[in-house]
Amino acid sequence: MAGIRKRTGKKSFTAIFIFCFVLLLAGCGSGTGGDVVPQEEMESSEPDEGDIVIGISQVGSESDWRTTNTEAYLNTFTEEKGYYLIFEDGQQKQENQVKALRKFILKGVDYIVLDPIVETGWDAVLKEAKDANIPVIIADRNVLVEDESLYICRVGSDFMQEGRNAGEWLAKNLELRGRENTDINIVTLQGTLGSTAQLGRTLGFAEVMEKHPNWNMLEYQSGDFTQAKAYEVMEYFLDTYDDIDVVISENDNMAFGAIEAIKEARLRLGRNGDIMIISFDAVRDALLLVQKGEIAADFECNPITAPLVEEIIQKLERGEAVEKVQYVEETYFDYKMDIEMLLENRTY
Ligand code: GYE
Repeated sequence: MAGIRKRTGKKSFTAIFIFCFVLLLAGCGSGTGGDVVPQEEMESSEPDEGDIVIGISQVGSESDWRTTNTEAYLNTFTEEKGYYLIFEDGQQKQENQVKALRKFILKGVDYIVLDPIVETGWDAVLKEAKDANIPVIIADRNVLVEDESLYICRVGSDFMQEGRNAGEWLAKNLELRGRENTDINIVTLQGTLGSTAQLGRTLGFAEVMEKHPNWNMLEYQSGDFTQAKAYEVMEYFLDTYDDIDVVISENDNMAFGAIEAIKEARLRLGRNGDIMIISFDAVRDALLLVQKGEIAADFECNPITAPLVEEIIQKLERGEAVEKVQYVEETYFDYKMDIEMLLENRTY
């Protein structure tokens, strides 16, 4: 299937790759900037005969969730298992992701895995991939394209359901505390606007909010899924509104930024404090904050999509059909649970 079949220096490719990944984990590539993988060096190696060549276009390295998601890809598509992986970090820019896809097409990879930053704007490049007969698997967030045959399938979270679950949890919690009929002022730190994770979580929560006329959404603002931006937005929220009851943070790293700003404003966190935070992702550091009561509830978003992507690729290799949409299983955590015990059995 692929146009690149011969190889010489795979070891050097691996070394460079590990080096780049260390850079990635160190956060050197976050936000803006050039490629994490130095192109000239990466291009100097080739796959082994028979390797399955996979091009992965990742969003960036904006959050703990993303780091775990990337790590899982690297641990899954290994040389030992017969994969040759070309990993491209989009540095939070759709244009970089489109460029990466075009590069994969040019190289004639066997499969493209796309974790798309936003939903729209993919029709043209996915058509190019289809014309080149390269199957595209959409992972994590979704794409919105006119012709759904432009990609093979999508594997990721049901973000709308995550948003609904958060809303239902809040309703129950307010009821438990006898606050079901009092005014509840809410602000939302939204993720990257136009991403499925943002759209789903916002809309799912809004659906539940409609059933509660006493919930006032004071304002939505994007913190772009990053701690730094969320800190600034939270500072602004605190300057603007003096009676915030609940912060909905559409990912954990933004919750970290919000907590920083709330503590600096000398407000108390937690169900009996001034402000209650509800978050999404349930990464390890956030669960420790659930344990401390600083995050009231955290709705899990499973970052380990790589094994499912591998399963799909293996099925396609065998010529089997795959389901168009596959959701990963998810749960939630709150301050009432024994987080320490739950963390023992958790890998991320
Ligand atoms: O919630 C956030 C990340 O798309 C599910 O993106 C992912 C989201 C995740 O930056 O932390």
